Amino acid sequence: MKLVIALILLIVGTLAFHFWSPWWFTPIASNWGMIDTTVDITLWITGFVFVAVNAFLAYCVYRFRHSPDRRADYEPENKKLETWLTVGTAVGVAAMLAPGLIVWADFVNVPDDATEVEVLGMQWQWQYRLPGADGVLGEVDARLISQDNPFGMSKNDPAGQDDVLVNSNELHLPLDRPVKLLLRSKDVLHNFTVPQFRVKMDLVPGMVTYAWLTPTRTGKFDVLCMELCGIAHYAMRGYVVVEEQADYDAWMAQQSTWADMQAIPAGNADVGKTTYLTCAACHGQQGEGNPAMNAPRLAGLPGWYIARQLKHYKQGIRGAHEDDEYGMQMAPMANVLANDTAIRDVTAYIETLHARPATNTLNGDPARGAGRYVSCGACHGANGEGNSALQAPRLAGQDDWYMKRQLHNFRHGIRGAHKEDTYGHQMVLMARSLKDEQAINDLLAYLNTL
Ligand code: HEC
Ligand code: HEC
Ligand SMILES: [Cu+2]
Repeated sequence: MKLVIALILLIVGTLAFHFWSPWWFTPIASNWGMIDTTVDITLWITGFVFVAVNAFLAYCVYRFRHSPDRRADYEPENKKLETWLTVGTAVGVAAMLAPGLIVWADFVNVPDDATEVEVLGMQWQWQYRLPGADGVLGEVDARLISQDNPFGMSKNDPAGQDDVLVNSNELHLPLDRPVKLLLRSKDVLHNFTVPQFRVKMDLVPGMVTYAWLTPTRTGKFDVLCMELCGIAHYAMRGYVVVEEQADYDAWMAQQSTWADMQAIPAGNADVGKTTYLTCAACHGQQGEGNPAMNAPRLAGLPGWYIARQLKHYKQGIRGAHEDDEYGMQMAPMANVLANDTAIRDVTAYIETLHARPATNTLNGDPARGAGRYVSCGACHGANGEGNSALQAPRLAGQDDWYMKRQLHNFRHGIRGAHKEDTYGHQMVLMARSLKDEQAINDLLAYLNTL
C-alpha cells in the first residue's frame, strides 16, 4: 500500500512541479517558436506516458496485491496486446521525432536575405565581426592572430578592410532582420547560446559552423557558453542587444573597421612624459605607486590594460560607483586626457617605466595561496604575467594592498558592476569565489613571491 501511495504522490508531485515550476523558458525573442512547440509536443507525449505507466503500475500493485487464496497466471504471449504496444510506441516516438526534423530542415536552410555576422569564441571571451559596407567578410587565417589582429585578418584581402571589428563582447542586432551567425573558435569547443533565441550551436576549432535567426523583440540578452570549456567557463559571458534600426545604425557608426585599426598610430612617449607629470603626483615619478595616496603602481602594467582603464574611468564605467572612494579620485584625472591620442601617449610613456619589487604588507601563507591561485592563473598567467588575449592584466609585482582593495571592490560590485564593464564582470564572478579575508591574504602573499 505504501508503494501505491508513493507512486501516486510521484505523479501528482511531478505534474504540480511541471505546471508551477519557476524554472521555465525565458520569453522568446526570435522566430524559433517552432522549437518551443517541439519541446511542448515532447513534454505532452512523455508526460502522458509517464502518468499512464505509473498510474497503471499503482493500479496493478493495488489490484493484484498478495493474497493467500490467489495464484499468479502465466501468459507468455499476447499477440493483441503486443501489437497494440508496438504500434502505440512507434506512433509516440515518431510524433516526437518528426517535428524535430521539420525544424531542422528550416534550421539548415538560411534565408537568402540574412546578413552575416561572425562570432569568435575563445577561453573566455566573445568577439564579433560584421561585414561592413560591401556585405562581404574578409579572409582570415588562424596563423595571423596576434594582439593587434585578434581575428587573424588577412592584410591583402580588400574585402576585409571595411569589416567591422567589435571591440567588446556585446553584439547589436537590428530587430526583425534575419541574421546568419558564423561561428569560429580560437581554441577549444564552445557553444554559442542566447536562451531567448532558442537556437544554439557549437563552435569547433578549425571549422566555421552557423546558426540563423530573426530577432523579434528588442532587449539585452545574455550570451552564454554552453560547452564546458575550461576553468572559467561560467565567466564566458557576452551580450546581444536587439534594437530598432535607427539605434542599430547609431551603434554601427561608433564601431571601427579593420582599416581604422591598422591606421591607429603608436603612442608618443615623449609627449606622454609631459602629461605624466600630473599623474606622478599620486602614482610616483617612476610609476612605483604611493600607498599614502592610495595610488597603485603603474610601472609593469601592460599598455592595452592601462588604456582600457583610462577609457573606462572617462566613460564612468570604472570609478563611478558611490562607494568607490579611490576610484572617484582617479576618474577626474582620466578626464585630463582629452582624447584617445592623449591616452595612447601617456600609456606609451608609462610602458617605459620600470618596477621595483613588491613588498609584503599582508601576512598570508604563500603555500596555501599557491593552491588558490591555480584558477586565477588560467587568465592572469601561471606566473601572474598577465594575458592580453584574455584582457587579464599582470598581477605579479602589483601592490598587495591595492589588489586586496580591488578584490573587495569586485566582490561587492563597487568595481565591475557597470553594465558595460564586461571584463570587470568576469572578475566579479572570480572574486566571489574567494571565501574569506584569509583566503585573499594567502593568495596575495603567494602573488608577492612571483
Ligand atoms: C589624485 C591622485 C591621482 C592622480 C593625480 C592620478 N591617479 Fe591614477 N589612480 C589613483 C588612485 C587612487 C587609483 C586607484 C583606484 C582604485 O583603487 O580603484 C588610480 C588608478 C589608476 C589606474 C588603474 C590601475 C590598475 O591597476 O587598474 C590607472 C591606469 C591610472 N590610475 C592612471 C593614471 C594616469 C595616467 C594619471 C595621469 C593622467 C593618473 N592616474 C593620475 C589616483 C590618482
Ligand atoms: C576569466 C579570466 C579571469 C580569471 C579566472 C581571474 N581574473 Fe582577475 N581579471 C581578469 C580581467 C579581464 C581583469 C581586468 C578587469 C578590468 O578590465 O577592469 C582582471 C583584473 C584583476 C585584478 C585587478 C588588477 C588591477 O590592476 O586593477 C585583480 C587584483 C585580479 N584580477 C585578481 C584575480 C584573482 C585573485 C583571481 C583568482 C581568484 C583572478 N583575478 C581570476 C580576468 C580574470
Ligand atoms: Cu566556452
